[in-house]
Amino acid sequence: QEFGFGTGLATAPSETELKPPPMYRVVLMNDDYTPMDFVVEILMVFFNMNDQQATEVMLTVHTKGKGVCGVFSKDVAETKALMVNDYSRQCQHPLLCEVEVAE
Ligand code: NFA
Repeated sequence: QEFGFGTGLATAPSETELKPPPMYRVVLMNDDYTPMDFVVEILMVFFNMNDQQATEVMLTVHTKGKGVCGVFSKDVAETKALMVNDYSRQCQHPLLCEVEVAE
């Protein structure tokens, strides 16, 4: 049994081979009521984006229905989504953050 994440050779991974843990996307969902400025604030505060990056992601969510805020380990992704949803509810906005496994 080999330990680590594989040999780097082009072989099919066996059932017992260790795989790196899956990563998780935090996605923001569009809605009709949350102000654009609030979404930009969320992206800057919780996802460390600058004004320009935050505006781009907000507009992607607004026009396409959803958008990726970042990709993290399971714990970090779930904590960030909870914090965004709690803060949005505290501010009485319906903004919703979800977590998706990134294959
Ligand atoms: N669609 C919202 C509006 O028109 C803005 C928004 C963007 C909401 C991104 C949620 C996510 N006020």
